[in-house]
Amino acid sequence: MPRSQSLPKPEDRFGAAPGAAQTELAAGLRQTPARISPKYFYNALGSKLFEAICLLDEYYPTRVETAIFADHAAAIARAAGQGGTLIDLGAGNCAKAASLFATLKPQQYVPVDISAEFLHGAVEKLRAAHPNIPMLPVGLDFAENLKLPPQVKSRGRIFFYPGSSIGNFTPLQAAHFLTRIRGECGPDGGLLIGIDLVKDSKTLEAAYDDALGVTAAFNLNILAHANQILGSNFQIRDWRHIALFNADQSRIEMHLEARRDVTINWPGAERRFATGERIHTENSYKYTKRNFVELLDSCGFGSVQSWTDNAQNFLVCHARAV
Ligand code: AVJ
Repeated sequence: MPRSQSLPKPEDRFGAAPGAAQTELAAGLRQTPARISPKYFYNALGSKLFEAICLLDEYYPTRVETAIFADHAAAIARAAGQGGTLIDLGAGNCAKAASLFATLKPQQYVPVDISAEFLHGAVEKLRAAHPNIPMLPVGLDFAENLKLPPQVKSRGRIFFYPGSSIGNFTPLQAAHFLTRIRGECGPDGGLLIGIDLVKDSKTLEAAYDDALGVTAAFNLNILAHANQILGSNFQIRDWRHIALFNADQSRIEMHLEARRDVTINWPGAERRFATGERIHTENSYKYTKRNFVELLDSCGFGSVQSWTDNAQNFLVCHARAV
């Protein structure tokens, strides 16, 4: 999912199956506690806010991951191999993968994103800059389905999943997803993935509750997006951004908390929220190097190599399909 860190995604992705988003949002709002899936962060404004988050001092993952890729480019190229097929999961604007072209020298680049239209625009620009790399954009919700078209070469596949996007899955969902990637690896295939590491809760909570309030705006904007999709009447000012590290579950949780008693209406239903009641909007799981390597192992990957920053804030792993 977002990549989500993924990179920003346009709102047209929600037009694909009319009614599906309304049904999902309404079902989540009827639950106790209520929930809204983090995929609804990424309307046009939400995508811009996420880009802004990535520039914040407090939000270290993007900056640290970029530095790890730059500092360890040669070793990453040795581990992943050059001249393979680079499959970019949640490619968005393709910028992260493009910055690895010089390192990995892919024989084929396959950006995968839920929004095919957005992808085609990004790939047009990239083709002009890299005329020698064949590019095959694929519009696919890869969290649901990983079946790649037959034009994707089966040899030397490198699945690229940066940004700690895997953190939006529960560990069990992550295991299922990694196992499916393993199944698509083919001969000599592997995975190049970025993971946010467990650290002190102060650093983690600051990364998700920054001083400027950008993450608060990003979280609150999900209500505006819900209003657009569902025709609900959330008043943004009635809600407060909450980010907390749940150490037992090893995850950052984001919630929206009602500042007063409110009743939310949308066509066909309503939901009351008492003061202090919360809507759960995101989990972002944090791993230790050891438990992530174990997870890879249990999903059919081996020969894991990993790189981190000096402060061990973030981890980049390469693993081979075994
Ligand atoms: C895109 C899921 C990797 O969990 O850090 C950033 C999303 N949410 N700030 C993350 C996010 C709040 C991000 N991922």
